[in-house]
Amino acid sequence: MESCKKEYREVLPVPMFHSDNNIWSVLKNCIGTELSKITMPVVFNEPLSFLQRMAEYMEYAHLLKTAAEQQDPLRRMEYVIGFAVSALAANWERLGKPFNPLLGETYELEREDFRIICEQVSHHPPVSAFHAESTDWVFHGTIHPKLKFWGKSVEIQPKGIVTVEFPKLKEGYTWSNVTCCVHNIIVGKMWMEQCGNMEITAHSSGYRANLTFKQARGSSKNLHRVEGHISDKSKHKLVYVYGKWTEVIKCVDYSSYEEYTRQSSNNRNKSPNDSPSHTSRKMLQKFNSLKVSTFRSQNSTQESDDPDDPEEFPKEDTGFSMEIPNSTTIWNVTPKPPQTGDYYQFTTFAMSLNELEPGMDKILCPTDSRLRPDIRKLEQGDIDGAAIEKTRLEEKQRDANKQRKSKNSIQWTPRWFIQGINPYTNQEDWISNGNYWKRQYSSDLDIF
Ligand code: CLR
Repeated sequence: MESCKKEYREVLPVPMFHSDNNIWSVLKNCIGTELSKITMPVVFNEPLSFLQRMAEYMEYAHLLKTAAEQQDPLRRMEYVIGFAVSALAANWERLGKPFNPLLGETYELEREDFRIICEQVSHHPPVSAFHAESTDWVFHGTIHPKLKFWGKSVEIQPKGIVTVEFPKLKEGYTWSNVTCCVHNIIVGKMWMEQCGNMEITAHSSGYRANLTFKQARGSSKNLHRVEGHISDKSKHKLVYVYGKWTEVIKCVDYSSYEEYTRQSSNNRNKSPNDSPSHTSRKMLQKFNSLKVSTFRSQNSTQESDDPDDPEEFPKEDTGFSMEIPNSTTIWNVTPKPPQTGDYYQFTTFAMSLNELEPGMDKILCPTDSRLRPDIRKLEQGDIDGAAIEKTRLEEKQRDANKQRKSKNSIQWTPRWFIQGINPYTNQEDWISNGNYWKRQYSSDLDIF
């Protein structure tokens, strides 16, 4: 029932402080350092912990429910792909650094249709584990972000596997996330893209999805593009998948895609004047040049409306078109709220993640990210206070670590996850021990 739906906050308590500090002045001293060892001034932070950032994978969790409802395993795969790509959408334009979780920090999120628990299971190297569940599905994984400097850009590889399971169907899917590239860290406007290949394996049906996240490489044509296919055990391509990780994912049966590319290349070879697609292309070019010239007349005197300019006129009849007949839209992005620019480019979902909902203080685990004083202070706009708290917490963590070492290597053991082997991939993974939601938290856990 609509009226029973809980409401969450849609904006942070205060707008962010826009700093003009140069991130490079900090980073140049950190080349070759682990992400968790880089201490950056809080003005470069966003008021969320990396554990909360992981919980953002859940924004489009309804796609997993839709997947579980499909009778045909091929359709299920399509929705799992939609979920895997949609989980990355919140990253676009988010250039604030989330807070490094402290060892033993946790984050829980309970919503109408799912719940998730995240824990920082290792500090050096930083490893975060999560386990989400609902009535129809389980989604869990381990993320170990690895940083690489490439001169003007930084590459972040989220190492580790994520798994989706449909217990009633006895099905499992696994994949690894793609690399995130942050450009222009020295000069210019920073921006990011997701790039590389994502291979999603459906372990019972044998279907496999191969997706490529394209690099823009200076042209807007491939910006944010995702493209790929689903194939069966004998490597037959069954479905063509296309879209943008910031916007939309569509699927179409492979034969329709092939028919479509055949037709458009025929049209290109025909005499330009009798092809219908030529007429529509002409119209599109005209339309685009109108837009471009009105925009330019405000900004400069230069008027070059060369119709072959690839940046202004991406050819709509390549295989990258967003309009292949017979396609189904699997996922569409929820637009960011209008005030996002003053709130770290957060989505509405992200705005709610650090909210202390009424009554929560009594039941929350004492290690929950919402109780971190530095994040709370930054959220409230107290940058100096946040910086002081952040330093204090980091020192406290170092002291606790030293103490453990002096007590003859009594190692830290995570509370809610156990190191194990992923049954689908046989790779190392962290598996939930199922105890968190019993809500029996020992009060001797003092990490903040
Ligand atoms: C991208 C999606 C992956 C998981 C993941 C891991 C690390 C995150 C990254 C995501 C997004 C970008 C990120 C990064 C850690 C630091 C970096 C938040 C969520 C920000 C933009 C800070 C960049 C500052 C550098 C210049 C050091 O599945």
